[in-house]
Amino acid sequence: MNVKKVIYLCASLCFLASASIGLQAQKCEMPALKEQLHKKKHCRKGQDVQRAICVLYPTEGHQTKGVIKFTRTKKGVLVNVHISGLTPGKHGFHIHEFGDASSSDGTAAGGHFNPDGHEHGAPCGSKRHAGDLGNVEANQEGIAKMELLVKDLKLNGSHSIIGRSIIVHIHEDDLSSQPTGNAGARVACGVIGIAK
Ligand SMILES: [Cu+2]
Ligand SMILES: [Zn+2]
Repeated sequence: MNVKKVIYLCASLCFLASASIGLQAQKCEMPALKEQLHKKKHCRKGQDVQRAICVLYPTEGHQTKGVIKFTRTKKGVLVNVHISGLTPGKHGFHIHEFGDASSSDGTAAGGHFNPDGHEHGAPCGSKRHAGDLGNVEANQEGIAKMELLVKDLKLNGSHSIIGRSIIVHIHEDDLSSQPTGNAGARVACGVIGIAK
C-alpha cells in the first residue's frame, strides 16, 4: 500500500463518518420539528376556545342533573341552562374555583371562582366574583331552562372558566350575603370542559 492509497482511504473513511453523523443529526432534528409544528397547530387551537360544556351530576341525596353550554359571542358568553330534578323556585348557580367533583357533597369544588378578590354579588354587577351567575329558577316540574348573556365571562386567558366547576345550590342566592349568597348545600356539580 503506498502513501497515496493510505491518504485516499483515510479521506474516504472521514467522509463516510461525517456523512453518518450528519444523517444522525438530521434524524434528531426531525422529531423536534414535528413537535414544533404539532404545538403550533394544536396549542393555538387550545388558546382560542369558542364553546364549553358542563354536565351536572347530583350530589349525594339529590336528583338534580343538567347540561350547561357556553358559547362565545361578540357581546359576551351565552350561557344555555337546562337543569332538572330541582325543587320549584330559585337556586343559587355559580362557577366554583376547582374542577374537582370528587366529593359526594360538592365541597371539593371550593368557593366561588374569584380571580380578582371581589365580594360576592349579582351577575349583572361589575364588582362581584367572576363566578357569580345568580340564580336559576325551576318550574313546578323542577325544570330550569334559561339563556343568559354574561359580558365578562372568559373561555380563554387568565380568567378562563375552563377546568372550573358549576354548582347548583339547594336555596336561592340572595346576591348580597358574604361570601356565598347564603345559598346552602350543593345539589349538583359538574366540571366545565372545552366543547367542539
Ligand atoms: Cu355556589
Ligand atoms: Zn360569589
